[in-house]
Amino acid sequence: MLEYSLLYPEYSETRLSQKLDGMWRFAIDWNGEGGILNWCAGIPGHDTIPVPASFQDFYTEKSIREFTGDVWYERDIIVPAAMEGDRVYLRFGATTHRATVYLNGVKAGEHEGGYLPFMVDITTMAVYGKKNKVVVVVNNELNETNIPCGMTITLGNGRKMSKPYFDFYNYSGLQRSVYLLSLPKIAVEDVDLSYAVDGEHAEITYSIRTTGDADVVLSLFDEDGKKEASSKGGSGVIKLENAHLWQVGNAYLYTLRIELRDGDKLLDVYEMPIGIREVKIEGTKILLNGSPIYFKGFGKHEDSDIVGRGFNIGVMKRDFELMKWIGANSFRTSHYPYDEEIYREADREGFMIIDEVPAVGLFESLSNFLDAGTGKGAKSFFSKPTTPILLEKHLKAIEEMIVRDKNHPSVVAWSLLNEPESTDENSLPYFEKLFEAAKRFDPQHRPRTFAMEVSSSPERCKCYHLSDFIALNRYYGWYILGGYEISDAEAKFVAEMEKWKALNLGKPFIFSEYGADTLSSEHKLPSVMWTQEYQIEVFEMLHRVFDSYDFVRGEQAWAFADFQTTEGLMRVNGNKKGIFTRQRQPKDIAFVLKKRWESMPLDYKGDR
Ligand code: CKX
Repeated sequence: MLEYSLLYPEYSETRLSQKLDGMWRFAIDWNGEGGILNWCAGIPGHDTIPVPASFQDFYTEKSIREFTGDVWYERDIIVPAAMEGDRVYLRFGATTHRATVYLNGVKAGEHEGGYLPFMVDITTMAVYGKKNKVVVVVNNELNETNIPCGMTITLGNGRKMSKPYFDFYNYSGLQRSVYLLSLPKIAVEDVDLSYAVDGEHAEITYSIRTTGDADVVLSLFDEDGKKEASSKGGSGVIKLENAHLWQVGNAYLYTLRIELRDGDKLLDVYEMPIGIREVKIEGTKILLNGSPIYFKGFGKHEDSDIVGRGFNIGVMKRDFELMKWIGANSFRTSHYPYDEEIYREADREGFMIIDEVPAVGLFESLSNFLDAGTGKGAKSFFSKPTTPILLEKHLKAIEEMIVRDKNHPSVVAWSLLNEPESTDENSLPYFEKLFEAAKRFDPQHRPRTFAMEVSSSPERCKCYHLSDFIALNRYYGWYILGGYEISDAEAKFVAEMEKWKALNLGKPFIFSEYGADTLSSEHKLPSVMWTQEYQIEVFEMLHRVFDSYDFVRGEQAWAFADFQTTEGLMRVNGNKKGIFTRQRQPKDIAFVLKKRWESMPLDYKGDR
């Protein structure tokens, strides 16, 4: 069990919450001496930097952008006197990849894992009604004992450099909001909800975890603020006769109000939006509220100009508008859990999310995306002396992701790894533990999967049977037989699909990635690779194959938008497989997808 609550930092009658976003003081620890020089009591220099944001893309010096090691943040806060007597925390939305937090020069807490929140308890350390100094040291080094995997090398000039085993830039820093929070001594700590839907009849099974003894009172309000139901006790069932269901593209959100009481005394209030819906897999169908659904959408990244992976509410809004425009209904949070605001927006807009833990780069190759794309390079990633440490961190990230995201109606499935090496015997016991943990942590037992690259073939993969639905990342027509060889790519793709079909797994398949790098500047008739015309040809070929297999229940194009990667021969200032540019303007393929997706009903292939 986690030692802190991961509930969204809501404000309420009993809870105070103050965002600490804005300009923080900032220093790069070039010589790794900040600890010895006591920077935890105050950092040197006068530089300031926005929070939330990645630190990399603000500066003009390459040595700063590529800096690998410790960066230090500092700001003063007033801890209001009104918070005294409560439990007081600093809550960090994401510190990539690890952080130690100091208050007034004293260590207050630490966390490893760059894409999930954590809280540090400063109740007894804070000076109330006065200025307090917060210092955070963030380290962005990559290794093979934490996810995502990579390595850190040292150049001849003594500078460290990150070598990700994954295809996105190693953005880091305080990339999400920081909050100062106060919670009552007896507070709601966690909420488990699960749903059973039968026509308009719905049952909500709940269980509330608290930090102390209290009477629990629940009230459920509809979107007009009318009380629909209430219940007493820490666990129970709420029944609704005419429930408004949360549907794709037609979200309905109730407000669940949880009160903790001691007789007439109100100890805590926590309110949260909830959506009633049921996700199930039956044979090769994925059912939402009993009806078959087909996934249309994207693998995405949190990635934009200037702020890098820093959460940007404007970019979020634009992305949802573009996804609605193109007729998408879903996305995968490739390759890490995103900012909580994105899930809240998906809840409101009726988008389905496949929520992915940051387990990417678990493949014995520096250029995973390159070797993996052709099926080469698979060795034995899960039989190293360090594998048990990696597993422990991986399980912790799964727990944190599920505890944080389990109550979003938009989250309909968990992805436990992206493109891992799964062809070696040693992968199986590792994967089994992940799948077991995801089931244990999720009261709704949502479908679990992992995204498989091409060497995880029907003949060689040792783990696909663990997935509730099969998620394939396939690049026929790009990494495999691109350009004029596209007809052979199609034949090879069909040959693979026939092998999956022959296995008769009785499970749904989703294409969790497919695409082709395309420069928005390039046009050519007849096409060549990298042009907008060629991207369209690849998608048309792949869609033809998807459409000819009934067990294919979804397609999520790679990628929503162009994104930054490490520089290299295969990348022209980033990965250009975007359907939109990094500035969120459409490439020609966007209009092709719009036509296709708008013509496909939500229950596409549902009668087969
Ligand atoms: N899949 C061969 C993971 C993504 C990459 C994508 C690509 C690969 C392909 C695997 O993170 O960006 O190469 O475009």
